Amino acid sequence: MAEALQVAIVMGSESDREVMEVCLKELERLGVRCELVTSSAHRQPEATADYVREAVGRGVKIFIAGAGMSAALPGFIAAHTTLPVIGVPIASGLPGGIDALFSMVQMPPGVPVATVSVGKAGARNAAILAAEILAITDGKLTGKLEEVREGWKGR
Ligand code: RP5
Repeated sequence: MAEALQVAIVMGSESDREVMEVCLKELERLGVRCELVTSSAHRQPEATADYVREAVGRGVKIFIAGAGMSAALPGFIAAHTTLPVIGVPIASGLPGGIDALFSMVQMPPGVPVATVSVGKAGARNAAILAAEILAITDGKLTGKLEEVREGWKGR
């Protein structure tokens, strides 16, 4: 039987790919089973909700969602699951991505989105944060995360 998906990465548009591939590559480097899909909260709301339910059925533990402009995607996913959702704001609208950042960080009480920094730095941190959450019950992954930090020495 195929091993369960651990992290589902969703992006709102193909135009977000360059940023979100940073997240995918970091998770792959850490050996986390993940996939990257494009599904928009605004343009394909039903398909996006179906994807969330399907991913939960495949055993996913954490969602990462990257989007720009009004950036509803992580909040939309959080509305459809009680699993942790990490949001990556992408600078595709207002300068510096402040529109997406404020949208993601200002979730109403009761439906959290763990929002990281804008762009590629945030995409990488989203991957590391997801791995840190999974590592709570995975000592091997903790070891890999420690190795990554060892690699920072001297930087
Ligand atoms: C958001 O709108 C997407 O996440 C993307 O960052 C932005 C622009 O999308 P496109 O018009 O490039 O498809 O929903």
